[in-house]
Amino acid sequence: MNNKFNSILETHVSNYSHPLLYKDFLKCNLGNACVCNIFAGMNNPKRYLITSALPYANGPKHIGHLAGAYLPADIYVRFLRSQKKDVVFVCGSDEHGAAITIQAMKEKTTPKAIVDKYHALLESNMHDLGISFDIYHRTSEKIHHETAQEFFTTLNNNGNLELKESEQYFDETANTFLADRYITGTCPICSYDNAYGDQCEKCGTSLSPEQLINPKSTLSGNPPSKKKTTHWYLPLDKHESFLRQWILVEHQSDWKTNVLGQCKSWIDAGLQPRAVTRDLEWGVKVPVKDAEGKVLYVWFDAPIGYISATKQWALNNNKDWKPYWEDKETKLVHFIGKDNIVFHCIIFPVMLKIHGNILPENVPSNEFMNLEGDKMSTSRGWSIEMDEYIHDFVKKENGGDIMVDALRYYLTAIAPETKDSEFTWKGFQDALNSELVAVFGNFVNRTFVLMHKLCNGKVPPLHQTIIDESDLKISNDILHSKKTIEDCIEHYKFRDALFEVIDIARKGNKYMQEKEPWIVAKQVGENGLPVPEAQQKIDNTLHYCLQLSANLAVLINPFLPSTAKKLCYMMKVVEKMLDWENAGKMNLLSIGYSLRAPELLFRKMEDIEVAEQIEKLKLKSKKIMETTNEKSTSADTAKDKVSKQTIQFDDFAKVDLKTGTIIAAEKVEKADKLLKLEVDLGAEKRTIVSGIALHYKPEDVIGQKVVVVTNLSPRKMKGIESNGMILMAEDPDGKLVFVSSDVTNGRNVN
Ligand code: B3M
Ligand code: ZN
Repeated sequence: MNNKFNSILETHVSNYSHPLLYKDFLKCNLGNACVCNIFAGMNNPKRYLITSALPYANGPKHIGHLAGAYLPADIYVRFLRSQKKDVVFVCGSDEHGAAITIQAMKEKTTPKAIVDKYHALLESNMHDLGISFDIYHRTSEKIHHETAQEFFTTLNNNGNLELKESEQYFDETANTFLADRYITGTCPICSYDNAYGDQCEKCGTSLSPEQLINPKSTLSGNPPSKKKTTHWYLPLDKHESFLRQWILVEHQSDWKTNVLGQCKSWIDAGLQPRAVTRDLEWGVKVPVKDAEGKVLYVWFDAPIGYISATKQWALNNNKDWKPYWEDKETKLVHFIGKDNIVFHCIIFPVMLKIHGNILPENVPSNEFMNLEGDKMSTSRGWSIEMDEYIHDFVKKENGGDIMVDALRYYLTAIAPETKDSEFTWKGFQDALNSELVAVFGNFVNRTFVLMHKLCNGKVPPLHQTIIDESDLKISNDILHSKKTIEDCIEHYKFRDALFEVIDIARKGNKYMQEKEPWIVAKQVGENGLPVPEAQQKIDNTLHYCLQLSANLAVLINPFLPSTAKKLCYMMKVVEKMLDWENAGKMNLLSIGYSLRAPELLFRKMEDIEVAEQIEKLKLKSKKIMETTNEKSTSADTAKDKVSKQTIQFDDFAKVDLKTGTIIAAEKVEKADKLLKLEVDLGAEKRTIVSGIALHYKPEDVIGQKVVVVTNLSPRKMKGIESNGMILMAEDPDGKLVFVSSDVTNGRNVN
């Protein structure tokens, strides 16, 4: 413990009469009310175990998954590694559950063939995108089955599970019980009519089969019957007070609010015992006599996959896995997407606690990433699969790693850390062209070009006597940025951390622009070379710019590892220079050292590429929707063909529709989707708030003719009273258009 720490500790204890000892400060219950929060950054665990959610090996995964659970974990891990921390990063394929067997049915093959095919695909995709797992394991491995069975047996033998008989849905035709994805029906929360028995993919709600409205079997399509069966249950209700204390008190100030919010609503709703076994063939067999035909519930065995992966990693590397799961000085962090929160924050921690393992320190979960105005979904074809991106941008080009880093950059810049975010190809192009190329790439390139032109391709000396304020400032700025970036990463704020790196490159550009070495170089003597004073100024400027470039390599390394590597190559330094402790140092490159010519760090994305990708997305989605009967909200699909329930004429007659003209429009503050409209209805003018801001700018709608529902009761939106509703139609691309003669008949009027 250092002195600074001791002195803070003393102040802390005397000022706040803290009742706990040092080790417990980090677990202090007073939360925001206590200054011990300042200790958060000082938490110095002995080792780290970082996990990313195990993707189901039932198909390719899209870049929304990458942005949610894999890329942020990879950035975190690379940051820890650069600090020489003891860190293990585990992941693997989730190869059990109905997700796999149903896919096998669809592809008319065996579950084993499915997991073999997609495990290989996922492993290679993750590798190609620079996700640096220490092990990418799989839950079909023997070591996993044994580990999961041991876990179950321990819990069962210690009386931590309950055996109960209940009635469950059964398909008479297929002669099988219908668990989880084997049953679909209408979601009781959002009315989506293809919700699964365990979860609605539309609204993300976790469900039980009994909650589905109009349930039907995925196998036969028939409504199910009910049949008695026996299963083991994890009595979550018995652990409520532990969960309340551990999550809502101890972690109230360091877990993300989206995570705490979900946990709180689960706990407040009252926790129920949860079945941890299923009547299925595919999975980890229940290790109990006479339990034939029963396997562990996939959500029971999958998180144990983190443990079996750690075991396998330890075997491969001649290490001991136990401290990673049993020693309290291990910091365990689960990176996941928001649909997995309940499993990682409630169910698995209860399992870990009663089994005697450590608990996660944090579960940084991301929200969802949408795509071009709609939910990303592989089954609806509205997605960019990792594999597709790799095919189109990485494998096709020479030096495709440039495009790996480009994707990592954009996905981090728009990471859905606190709310859902949106990937657009145009946004990608802008981020790439105007930030990576124009700011970062440009700074490094100018520095290297000028160093070759004005300093003989060598690191120029630093002339102490002429160091000025802006030189000192740029050095200070780097040191300051380093601290900010550290703080952001430690708090899982990867977007802010990345912005800070770009910002320091921006400052470098500004510094160079102010110094104008190319102008200074025009002060030449008789020999045609810059006069000595001019050369000294040039030397200092380029010396600093080069040291800044070296710092940029260190700082960008966790985010864009290939870029960092390329910078090392250009600077002819070993990759050890990328150690985090080197950030902030202004002597990373030795004076007189000759450097290589600049390499291309990034490339621009052309308009044509944006257009091609959007076209491709639309085509893919259309094709998939034509071959399935699912409905889409994104393209010209089933949605338009489905009509609402018949109503009586009298009901319709109650609706008062009038034509009008929009005469004024403005954006509603803090509401991306809303426009405040003034509509002229002849006899009167009305204020109407309409959700069309994503489709139209205010100036585009003024003068438009519209049909208005005029007798809706007034509604307040963002503090503005809306007196009516304007009617629009949806065109084949999902864009809202004003109803004109161009619109074909029969489209839903929204
Ligand atoms: N396979 C669900 C998913 O892919 C599940 C995660 C398991 S993490 C232990 O969303
Ligand atoms: Zn729903």
